Amino acid sequence: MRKTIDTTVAILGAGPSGLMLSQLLHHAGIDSTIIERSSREHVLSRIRAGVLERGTVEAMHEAGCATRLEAERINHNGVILSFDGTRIDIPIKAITGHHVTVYGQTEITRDLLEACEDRGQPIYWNSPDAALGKLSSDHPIVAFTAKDGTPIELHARFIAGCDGFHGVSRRSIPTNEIVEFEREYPFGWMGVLVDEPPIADHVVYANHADGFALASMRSAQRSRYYVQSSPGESVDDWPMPRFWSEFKKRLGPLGESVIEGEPIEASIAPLRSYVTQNMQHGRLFLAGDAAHIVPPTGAKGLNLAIADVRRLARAIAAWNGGDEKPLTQYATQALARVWKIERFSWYLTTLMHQFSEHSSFEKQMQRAEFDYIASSEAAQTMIAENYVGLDF
Ligand code: RFL
Ligand code: PHB
Repeated sequence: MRKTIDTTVAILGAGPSGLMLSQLLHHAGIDSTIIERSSREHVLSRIRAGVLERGTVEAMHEAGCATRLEAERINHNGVILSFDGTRIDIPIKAITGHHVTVYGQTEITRDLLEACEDRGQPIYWNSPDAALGKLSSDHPIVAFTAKDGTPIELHARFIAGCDGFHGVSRRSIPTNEIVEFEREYPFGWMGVLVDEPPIADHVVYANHADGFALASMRSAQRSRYYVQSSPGESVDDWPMPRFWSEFKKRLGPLGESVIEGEPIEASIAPLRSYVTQNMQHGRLFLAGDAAHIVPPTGAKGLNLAIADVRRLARAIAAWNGGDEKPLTQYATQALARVWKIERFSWYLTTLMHQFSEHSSFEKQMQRAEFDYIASSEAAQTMIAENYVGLDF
């Protein structure tokens, strides 16, 4: 028999956006219910982002989930760009007064999830069939089947679509109303996680004639490395001898200190820029990857997702206190920031990758841009202030 449950906010997705929103709402005295398509184990095993802006660290404090983060975080005062083996060290702390934090998205997800579970937050795992309804009314609903087979109808005041790029929330907005902007890049990133110390104290982004490479880390003992891959390639096209030889070559002199480890994880991700203008549709509010995607160059996706849900949590808290205005402004204000982050991620992607369609002219433009950054404090300031995170 169908079970009906009342909740203030129905949250689709138990990724970082959904979990953070639930935790921030809880601190504002507002209840929520989370519905997640996948299993708990799957959600906890995904390896994704690794670099946090200060706003994301602040949000972890607001959520009451920063104890382990504070104990394990690594602060980076700079970032390295390399072009055909020549490097520029951008002193982001000296320029902006702020650093970025290395702490994995996997750990953020675990910390938020454990906090939610400790206080008894309702989370429905393994429920892939959620259907959203009555979005234009004051009482929208989410119908889904719980893991034990019980059909459930959530009666909510708001629905938060935190279900990522492939989720159901954005697809529930009528197609004739959706306004979207998209750019697919003609390459992907092949990434590996290895238990070997990182090659530098900072994250390294390298542009080489044979393609992009990125050296990042998760801890003093664990490194995260990526190389630009071609469209259609899978992990099988990247046996480790090929990976190491390309990776080291593309990094130039920095590649000499790479220690080749056994990968704990290997995966390929496509690169895309995407924005939907419809971050609100009636009582449905989209946040994080459900509303926008940035290519990972610049490490902005998770940070942008957390900025959205911080804004949304505050707006729902204001509504709860009788002030509806912040909710009506959510989409406009979130989008104004989203576009700036889209610009930076696109800029760094365009500067640092090899594009098959580029002529020798565009390659000279990349080199000229790089030489300009090397010699200009203004250009380095632009990169530094975006890298540490624009004001929230
Ligand atoms: P997520 O993490 O995709 O979570 C969405 C959740 O919704 C669930 N879901 C559904 N649940 C219920 N019903 C449905 N119909 C559903 N459909 C889907 C999914 O199972 C999932 O659990 O979105 P969220 O929470 O908005 O978080 C966004 C971030 O995950 C993403 O932006 C970042 O990982 C992007 N990203 C990076 N961001 C950074 O800020 N810094 C980085 O260093 C960084 N590196 C990366 C990245 C993303 C990468 N990949 C794999 C795309 C590196 C890579 C390789
Ligand atoms: C990562 O550590 O996974 C990472 C770092 C920087 C990026 C993207 C990913 O720009």
